[in-house]
Amino acid sequence: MIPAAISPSLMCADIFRLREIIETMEATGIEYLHIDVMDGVFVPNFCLGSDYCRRLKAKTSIPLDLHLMVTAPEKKLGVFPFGPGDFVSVHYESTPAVADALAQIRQAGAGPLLAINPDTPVDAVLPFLDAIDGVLLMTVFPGFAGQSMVPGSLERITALRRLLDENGKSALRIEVDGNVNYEKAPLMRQAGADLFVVGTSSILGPGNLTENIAKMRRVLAEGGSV
Ligand code: S6P
Ligand code: MG
Repeated sequence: MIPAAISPSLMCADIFRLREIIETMEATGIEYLHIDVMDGVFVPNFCLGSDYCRRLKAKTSIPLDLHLMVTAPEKKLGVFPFGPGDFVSVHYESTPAVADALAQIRQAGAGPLLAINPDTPVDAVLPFLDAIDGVLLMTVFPGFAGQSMVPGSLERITALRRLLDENGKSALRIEVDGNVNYEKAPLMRQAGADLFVVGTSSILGPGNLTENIAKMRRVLAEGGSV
């Protein structure tokens, strides 16, 4: 089983407290920083951009986990700062040239992830298994934080993990994104997820950030041991 890792969604972090939040994430050993990039076309919202990523990369050594919710990502990857140790996700639904986008990410030394929306069949990833380090399985429709998990998402994680195992790809990660709260995270872990995007539903919701991170790690460990 791939060890569980946490990737906090920075669109959910208070920009006026960002320095303190990043310092706490460093002190608590957060594995990745999830950055939602939205272009107002692929999803009906705008969000963080390439300059934000660049400034963040200059300030912290926590690897980035870029989630590109943009049309034709293969034409836009060049403006983003990423390299070895980082993950970059592009959406299956965002372009007919998704293989090109994944190859560019690999070429830059980063880990390519293929993101799929809740209504995309999990077997859509099959042709890309040799080109990716994992799948970002959306458990909400992309565009906004604070949504409820789409019903059937746990079953989709189970089906995707089975599909990866059956194809000799057990080492590929499954990242889950959307409404990953303290109750659902251990169930997602049991279903086969190993990278958890956490936002307003959990660690960046109410309460103390250090304690919230500890609580998330605890529930994930319990989920993994069942
Ligand atoms: C949504 C985006 C996500 C959210 C995250 C928020 O389109 O891709 O990364 O930021 O899901 O977390 P929560 O706990 O508010 O659902
Ligand atoms: Mg995201």
